Amino acid sequence: MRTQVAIIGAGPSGLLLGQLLNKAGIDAVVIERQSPDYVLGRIRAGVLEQVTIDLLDKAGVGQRMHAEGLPHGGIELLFKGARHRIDLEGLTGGKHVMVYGQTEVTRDLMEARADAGLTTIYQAGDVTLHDFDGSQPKVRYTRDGQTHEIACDFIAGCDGYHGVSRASVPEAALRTYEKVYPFGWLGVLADVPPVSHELIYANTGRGFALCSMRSATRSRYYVQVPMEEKVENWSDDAFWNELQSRLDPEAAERLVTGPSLEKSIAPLRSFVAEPMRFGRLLLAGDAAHIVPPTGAKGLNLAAADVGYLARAMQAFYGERSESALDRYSDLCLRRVWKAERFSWWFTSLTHKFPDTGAIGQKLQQAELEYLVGSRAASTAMAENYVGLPFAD
Ligand code: FAS
Ligand code: PHB
Repeated sequence: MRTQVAIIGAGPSGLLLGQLLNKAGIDAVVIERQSPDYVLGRIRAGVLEQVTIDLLDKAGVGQRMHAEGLPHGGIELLFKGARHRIDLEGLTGGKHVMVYGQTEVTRDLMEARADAGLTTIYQAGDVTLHDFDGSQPKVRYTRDGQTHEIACDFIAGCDGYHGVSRASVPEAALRTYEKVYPFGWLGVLADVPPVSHELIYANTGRGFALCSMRSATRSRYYVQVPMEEKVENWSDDAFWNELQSRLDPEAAERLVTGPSLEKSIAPLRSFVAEPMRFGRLLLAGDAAHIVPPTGAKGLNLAAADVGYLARAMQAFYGERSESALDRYSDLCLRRVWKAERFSWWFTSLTHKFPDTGAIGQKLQQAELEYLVGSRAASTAMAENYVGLPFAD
């Protein structure tokens, strides 16, 4: 088989890239290790920035998001038993975020790709990348006992943190930066109405909690747990009791509990691999960087990378210009590091750290009090939360 772009991974990065390239008349094949149901079964992000909304519209898959997504103009910070609203819309000249689950984004992209009759190879085994340091890279994979080869002009590594793409780059060519946090997020998805109409980020003596949602009838909740914690140690009742103990009295009273549809623990890390281009192999999304989910940046960074990459490929095939491809990595990394900094800052401000003792929370509470009392500080937070501009 031959194509112009071989995309490794059918998560949001790979599928969004495939759509944007298709809109630009560029041929691409997506190669995915898992089945469609497995990909859809992973419950992850929930908050979209305007940049992501715009790219999904450009890809022609924004209809259901606008119909079912929930625009949010503010979030609440809960500390010392009281909630304080950050007026995202008022502080950023009208910008907001959209609450719309990554599962739905992925479903919309999958359906659009299938409707367009575009090739996605699911359950591809033993994917390997070849000759991307030259001008005729190849991808090989096995399926149904056969080995297949795809010749292409470019390989887009959209296969996440544990993927094969970054692992195929010679170690000497890669600089990596990593910080692993001493805790994880125990998350529950349940068909119960959200405790509040906006997200609540809580800094409490028992640790961080987040009240989010997927719709007016489906909620997504998280509590910070030690990094060695196991999900099997947590019954639904144990989760609801712990969440309730971390909420203010009014929210604790309003909390509606119910059976979990999904329950999992996500580790938290900050990670960046530089650069994001190796000849004809370009990395995008979690394949190149990971943020702690506190800032709701992971999915949004992936979308921005793909927006830059699609534009660079359009310039290559349209004007045979490689200048945008040459700038791809620097352009992405300037935005990535700002999101890494915000996600680290917001995680450091809201989570309980085992080694900072009693003074740790006092210092966090002082910063939170300053934050909610200062228009300048709240504006800085709001600008980062709604997403920094998509640099041209
Ligand atoms: P993904 O990991 O989503 O997709 C990569 C795809 O490549 C997968 O389908 C995988 O099966 C496939 N793949 C892997 N190896 C392959 C191989 N060798 N060959 C072929 N295919 C291969 N972000 C937020 O903003 N908020 C959150 O709350 C949040 N929670 C998260 C929880 C967890 C457990 C994880 C892991 C991430 C979370 N994220 C969150 C971040 C998440 O949303 C990512 O940013 C987003 O999935 C990035 O999308 P992709 O880059 O497409 O990577
Ligand atoms: C979610 O709804 O899953 C979510 C929302 C905001 C975050 C992280 C996760 O910061």
